[in-house]
Amino acid sequence: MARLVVVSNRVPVPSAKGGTAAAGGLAVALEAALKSRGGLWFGWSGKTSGDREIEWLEIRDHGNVTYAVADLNRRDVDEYYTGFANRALWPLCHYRLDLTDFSRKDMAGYFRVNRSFARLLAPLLRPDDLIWVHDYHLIPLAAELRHMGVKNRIGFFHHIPWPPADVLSTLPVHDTIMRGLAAYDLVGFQTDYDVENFAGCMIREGFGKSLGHGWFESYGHKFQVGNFAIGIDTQTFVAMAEEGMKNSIVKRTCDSLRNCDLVIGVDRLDYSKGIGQRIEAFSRFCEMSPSAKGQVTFLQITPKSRSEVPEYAQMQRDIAELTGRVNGSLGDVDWTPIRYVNKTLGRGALAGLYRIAKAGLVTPLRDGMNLVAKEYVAAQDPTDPGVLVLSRFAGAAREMDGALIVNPYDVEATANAIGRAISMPVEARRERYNSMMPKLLEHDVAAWCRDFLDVLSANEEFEPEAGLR
Ligand code: GDG
Repeated sequence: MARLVVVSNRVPVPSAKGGTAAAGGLAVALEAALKSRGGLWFGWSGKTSGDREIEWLEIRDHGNVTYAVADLNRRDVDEYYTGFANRALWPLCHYRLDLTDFSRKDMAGYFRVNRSFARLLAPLLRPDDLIWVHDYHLIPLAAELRHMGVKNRIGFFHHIPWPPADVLSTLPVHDTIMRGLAAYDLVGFQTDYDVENFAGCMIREGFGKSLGHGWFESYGHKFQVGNFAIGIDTQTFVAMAEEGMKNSIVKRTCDSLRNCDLVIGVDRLDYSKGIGQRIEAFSRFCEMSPSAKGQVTFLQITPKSRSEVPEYAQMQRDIAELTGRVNGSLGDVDWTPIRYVNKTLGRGALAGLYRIAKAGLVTPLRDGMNLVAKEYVAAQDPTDPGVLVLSRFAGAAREMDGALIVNPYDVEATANAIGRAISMPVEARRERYNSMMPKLLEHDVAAWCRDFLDVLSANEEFEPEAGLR
């Protein structure tokens, strides 16, 4: 079996003592895939080191996996990461043209860092390595590696939404971005909608043509495109949620609720997650249902994220202010409608909190998949499960048919869905849970890894009849 090389913006390097750094489901799954084949994980260390150019790698072996990471200098972080990746590509892919900043300087930094990464990675590669690149930070990497003569199979997975042609084409270098994707052998997206959007960009903007069955030809290269919905480590999460009931944070939460129903939201502090609209919807729900007063509490767990990006710092202030306003106007001496926690909790506590919540609110304005939706359902007690309220604009809505699907821009309808969720009879809740759980177990993160790598490693030449999904 070919060695696997994973490339991602951040790399969870295990500590020198041997402890794993891979806490999330995705990192754990990639680590497992690397271990099963032997592998190399390459990317940014997450550290910023003065003004030094990227020219050296820290390499650490851990079992049969090698971790190779580079520090970035301040300018690289500002331009490549904070600038182009997080202030141009991220908002653009989430349809937020109003927040997209097309700085020429940042664009140059993005391509420069990708070139430097390719220069550092190329000498570490063996001829039959299978290379799997992750996410929007690294779109140009394959094209840079090809320039350096790398002939290996290279796949790319785009974790966030892919926008329609009208949105993408506002980006001054969108042609270079599309050309960058065409240099891969396999490009994976979360949903069929993203694949449709990508095909639309390719064909309408004249960058290439569809050959059918998921094959495209662009800039003289034939490559495959498919949807590979990411999953979670479902079994582990189920066990963690059962165990989580003993967690001290979960116990404290239960005690403090004093028979109030709990509604939960968990998101990085990001404008794509629709946290403001969700708080408005919960507030509207409380206004519409006098019986909710003192009987329902909404817990929003929101670790800070990307605070160095001005739009995120602003959002942090806006959400804090909104929460304060709602609590001030609706709350009482013995009831706080919204509990807003601005820090990261352990995964065990998170799993237990999902389990005690009667409703999970996952209402992003746009999201590639949204793993919280899957975690919430997996964490439920099968005999008395809570209800997932899910935005139609999350990739997860393409699969999770047992959720109450809402339009998060419609505050009134979301408020109604919250009411429906917490008053739903147990039989209906079980039915919804049972319609989602088998899929979550079957299409878990290990299956996602396997499916992608099977197609990438098939080493197929273009065959008109041999299609993808
Ligand atoms: C991108 C795409 C796609 C959150 N708070 C805490 C915590 N979390 C964990 C959740 C979940 C993860 O973070 C967030 O994953 P999401 O999928 O919801 O969102 P993104 O970070 O935006 O991820 C997304 C994903 O990539 C994978 O392809 O689904 O669409 O945007 O696992 O549980 N974890 C802990 N404490 C917290 O307070 N421990």
